[in-house]
Amino acid sequence: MGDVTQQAIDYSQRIPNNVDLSNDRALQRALERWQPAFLNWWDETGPSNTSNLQVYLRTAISVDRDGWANFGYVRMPEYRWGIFLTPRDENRKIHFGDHKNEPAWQDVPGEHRSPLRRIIVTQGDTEPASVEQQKQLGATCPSLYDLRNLFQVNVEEGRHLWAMVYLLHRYFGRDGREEAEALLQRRSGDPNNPRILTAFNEKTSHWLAYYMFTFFTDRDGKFQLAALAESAFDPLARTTKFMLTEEAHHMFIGESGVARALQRTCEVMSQHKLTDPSQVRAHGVIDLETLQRFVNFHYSVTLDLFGSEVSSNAGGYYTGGLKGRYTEATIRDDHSLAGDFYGVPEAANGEIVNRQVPALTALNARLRDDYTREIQAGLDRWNRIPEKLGIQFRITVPHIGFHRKIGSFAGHYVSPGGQVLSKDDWERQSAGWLPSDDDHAFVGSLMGRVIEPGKFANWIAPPARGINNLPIEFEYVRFD
Ligand code: BYC
Repeated sequence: MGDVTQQAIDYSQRIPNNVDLSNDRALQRALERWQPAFLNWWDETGPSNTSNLQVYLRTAISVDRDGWANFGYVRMPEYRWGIFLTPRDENRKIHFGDHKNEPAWQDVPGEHRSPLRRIIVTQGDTEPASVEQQKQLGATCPSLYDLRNLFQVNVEEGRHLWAMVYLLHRYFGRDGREEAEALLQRRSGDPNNPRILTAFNEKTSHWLAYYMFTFFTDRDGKFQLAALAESAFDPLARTTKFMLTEEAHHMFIGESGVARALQRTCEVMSQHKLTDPSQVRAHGVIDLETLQRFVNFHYSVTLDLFGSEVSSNAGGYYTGGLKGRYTEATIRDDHSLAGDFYGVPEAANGEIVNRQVPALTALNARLRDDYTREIQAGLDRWNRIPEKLGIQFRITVPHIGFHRKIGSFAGHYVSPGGQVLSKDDWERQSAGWLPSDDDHAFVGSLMGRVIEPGKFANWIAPPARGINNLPIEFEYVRFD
């Protein structure tokens, strides 16, 4: 690491920041005009009926690896959303693509302006979308602990929006300011003005969907942000690096949330010696078959977020230096990929075949493969729960081609086991593979609002420990 320029976060400003905002009056004024629009958006589409709640939240006070979190009660509209970048390394060099070994860019080169803006807008659009998707969940929280974690995620997604809006305002002039406004105007699920990526227009109507979303979809966030953290455009790399530190907690919420539901179900099954899903349901817990259908849905919908397996866009981003591979710096090759090939599965003539394509065009597939490996590791951890309780069932990931709307599998009918089916066969069987309306209604029926400190809804086990070393029965949200 070379010289590092570090700015402390200045909380005396209207917009807390460590980018020396007060020395750029025009930018500061533009962002101060965007701020009330953001607060209006939060008021309208953020978590419902929560403006008076006091929530035990962490707020970033420094971008240091160890010292960034400060915990305390906050009313959410007063949360200090701001602009935080990891410190600048003055000697940072571009380490992949055509510009390899040149100094990282502190500004946007003209020829990359349009694709970079597009990437930043797409990333930025997901952040408010997820808050909109989760708006109603507070009303059915399984505990105060879970309620607090939901709100923590919501305020941080709001801050991630700020992170992208800062880049748009600071580096993209009038176009950037217009894009920043549009980010507050699109709405998840709105047929007239939807969010950009498909998964962000799906409903998150109950807590099981929410935990699946934070396990599967927030993890797409991790991999996309990690790829952007390699970018030659240094401000993007620095801001996404800091976002990644927050993303870890979101994925923890998802992984532990599903694990706790699984734990509770397996305890009930083991205690009453049950295997039949309807009997399991009769005990007010989510049967394993239903959990599996939700895994199938959220995994497949999230795979679509990686874009087409074979994508010239992705190749262009890489050679241009805009977006790298996951952990680019640790990969031992020439970081140009010219002449390399990568195997991509696809459906052809009724079967799945592996096609070797130029590696430069397969970067979306490669990132998705990195993602899938991490998902499998998470499922292996989940599967220790039934194993420990002597239950045969194991959660599995469906085949990569299952239920896809984007990329080479779109338009094909692939079973979770990886069989290419006819449309008729798919229609006959797919109801058993994806959550039905009845599954949603059943899961929804379990959702009651539990707000007594230390108490948990029947369908979910308590967590192993509380937040910030506090006990599980701590009053994580105050209603007075
Ligand atoms: N839905 O070459 P293609 C997160 C479009 S999550 C709709 O296949 P490309 C978070 C594409 O725009 C991470 N449209 O794909 C998680 C293009 O359109 P045009 C979000 C889609 O460009 C939880 C066309 O199809 N970050 O942070 O290589 C909570 C062909 O494009 C979709 C990012 O995504 C889709 N799923 O890659 C909160 C990173 N997929 O040009 C937050 C930034 C593709 O024909 N985004 N299309 O009009 C990117 O890097 C790229 O835009 C993508 C697509 C990876 C998404």
